[in-house]
Amino acid sequence: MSDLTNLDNVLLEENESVAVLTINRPKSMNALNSATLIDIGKALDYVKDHSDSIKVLVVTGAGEKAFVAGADISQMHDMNSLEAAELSKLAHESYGKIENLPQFTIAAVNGYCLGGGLELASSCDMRVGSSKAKFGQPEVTLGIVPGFGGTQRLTRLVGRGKAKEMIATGTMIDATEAFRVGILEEIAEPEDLMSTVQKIASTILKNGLIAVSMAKYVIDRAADLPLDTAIDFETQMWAQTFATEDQKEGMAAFLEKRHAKFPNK
Ligand code: DAK
Repeated sequence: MSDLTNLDNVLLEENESVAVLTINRPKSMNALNSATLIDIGKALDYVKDHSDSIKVLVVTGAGEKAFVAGADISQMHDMNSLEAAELSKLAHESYGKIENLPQFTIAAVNGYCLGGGLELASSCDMRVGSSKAKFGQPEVTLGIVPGFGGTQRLTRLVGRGKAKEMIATGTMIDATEAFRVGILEEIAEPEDLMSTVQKIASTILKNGLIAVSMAKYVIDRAADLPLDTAIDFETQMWAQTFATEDQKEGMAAFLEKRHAKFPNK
């Protein structure tokens, strides 16, 4: 069973079905070193193992300046290819864990969201950004390519042209532009960021959460399949929801003109 002891680089707080995972290295702009990636992985194992009580996960960065300013350059500087591959493996494991969580995940992007940070945010189900946040994949300015999934996840969010522009120039875009191109689903003033995210979480929590989880699963698993295969997949999922108590309750509540109280069964 996962546990949360000895996590030095992240915080995990739970409040009424919402867990907030905070990358906690504010002096280094929450840059991701190996230890932090390991801690993120452990925290995500805990979240997965506690899906009875944790229904939505929010990922954010400590302090006021950064969400995550990328992988830790001081650690990467002297790495050889084998060590780079090991770091990459750690990151892929953690980012894959986020994507595969049954819970809905929201990145609350509170500041610089660069390189591995943008790749982390892109692994979440949606992103809400502070109006002061800045986004970029500056890897080529360091002589490397995005290596935590950026060439793929960013491309799926913004399309090939914009992804190639951001990756090849390595320049940053602001929150308005990130919203325009599809990186952000919402923008909030910095002081309203967490309450905006909380409001989205509260709206999700009122719904049938098995259905939310299944919808997330089918969107992610079927998005790259041929349309007819993807629709078949959706049909299977749709049919399965009729085996849940939530479907009976949701439809009964509608017919009885009351709010549904989903048992999440
Ligand atoms: N790594 C380490 N330290 C960092 C850092 C980073 N990514 N970003 C910031 N810091 C540290 C700074 O060094 C500074 O430390 P002190 O000098 O105070 O000790 C402190 O955080 C505050 O930063 P600044 O003084 O620079 O603050 P400013 O407000 O002036 O600028 C900034 C903020 C975020 C614009 C700037 O710090 C910056 O440009 N940071 C670097 C951004 C960046 O290039 N990130 C890396 C992207 S590349 C891999 C796969 C993928 C990757 C790696 C490996 N493998 C396959 C193995 C991913 C790579 C990336 O993420």
